Amino acid sequence: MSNLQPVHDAAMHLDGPIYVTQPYLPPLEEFIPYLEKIWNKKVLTNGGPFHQQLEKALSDYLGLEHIALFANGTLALVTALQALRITGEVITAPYSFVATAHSLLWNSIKPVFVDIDPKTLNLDPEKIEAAITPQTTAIMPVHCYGHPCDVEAIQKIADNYNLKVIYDAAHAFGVQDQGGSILRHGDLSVLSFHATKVFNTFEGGAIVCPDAKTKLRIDHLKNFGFVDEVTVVAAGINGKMSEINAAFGMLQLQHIDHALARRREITAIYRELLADIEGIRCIEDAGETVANYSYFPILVESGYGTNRDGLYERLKEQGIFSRRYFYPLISDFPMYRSLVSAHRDNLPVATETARKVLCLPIYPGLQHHDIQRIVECIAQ
Ligand code: T4K
Repeated sequence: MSNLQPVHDAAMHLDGPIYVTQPYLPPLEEFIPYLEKIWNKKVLTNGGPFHQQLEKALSDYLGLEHIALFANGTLALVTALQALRITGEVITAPYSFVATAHSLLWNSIKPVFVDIDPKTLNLDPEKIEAAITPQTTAIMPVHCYGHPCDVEAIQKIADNYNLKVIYDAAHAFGVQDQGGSILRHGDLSVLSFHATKVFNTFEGGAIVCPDAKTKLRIDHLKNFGFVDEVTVVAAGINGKMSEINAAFGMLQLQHIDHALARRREITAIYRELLADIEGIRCIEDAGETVANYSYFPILVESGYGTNRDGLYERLKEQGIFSRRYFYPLISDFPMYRSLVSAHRDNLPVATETARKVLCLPIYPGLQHHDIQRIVECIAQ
């Protein structure tokens, strides 16, 4: 079993609250020189030096060529759809964070929810074709919890029906399959660097682009559509990442391997300690060669002493704040319900998973005694 490092946060008490996640923060003094550079230059935003450095550094780290930074993942999703001029209907997963579908509504696109695969919890390629109509223009799958979608099957369908593929890869920073980063798949992939994500810039996001031309269009779209001082080519938005976020990203990159290694250790401990608890099922990887351990979802099955909500409440009473990612399904929120009334019965796997899932706390600073406390509470 792994030997976890002692926690640095002196305020953390053994029995204090444990949240589903805690952002990774490098030592504060390491950030001061970055701030000094910003203060000296007085360039705060609009594609300044840290913005440029981080785009390059992330491309190198992830093994990709063209990355456009954003103020957050949601604006990146909205802009990705605009960049590819997506309209009509888009097939997507109901089992995700609500921002996935919101990005469609923001573009006046109709989301068409298709069920997920029980093993990967990602869009089930076998169910996609039946949902395609003459209005369908794209597929927006989610690499849920950082586990890769069946990218080959999805691409095959997209090719057959002439559809674009935009991956919501908000959870998938650093994940690789045999060919390299999974972010290279599809027409575009969108990342989130929110505080709760594996790699965070406080708020932030990015679009992974296949070529320089697409990145240029996206760079225009995230800057009001400006091409030069006097030319606006589209009704673009302000989606730019600020220098302070980009500078923080540069510092975070120096710590990311350590942070990912801690997540891997914690995942291994959880899997070992939970293995013998009847009715608790850990979600396995989905074929990735490098995982990022961004979440630790379990399914509370009927063989367990209580249901998922019972366990959620029990943990909460003991100061452990797990989360029901992703419950309710997006398709059950009021602005989507009317869209799926005819299809509700077509989402059995997503519906059942949303009823059983619980994401346990996982973050680099989670200590061995914290994990024991969580597992003991589950084993009660
Ligand atoms: N697509 C997918 C598949 C996504 O999962 C997301 C975001 C997006 C798109 C959109 O990307 P962004 O626009 O956000 O870049 C959180 C996050 O706000 C959201 O980014 C994330 N997915 C979603 C899965 O989770 P909440 O409402 O659960 O967050 P909150 O504030 O309850 O935070 C959870 C716990 O984390 C807290 O109990 C304590 C801890 N925490 C949180 C924050 C913000 C901290 O310790 N410090 C913090 O600063 O949505």
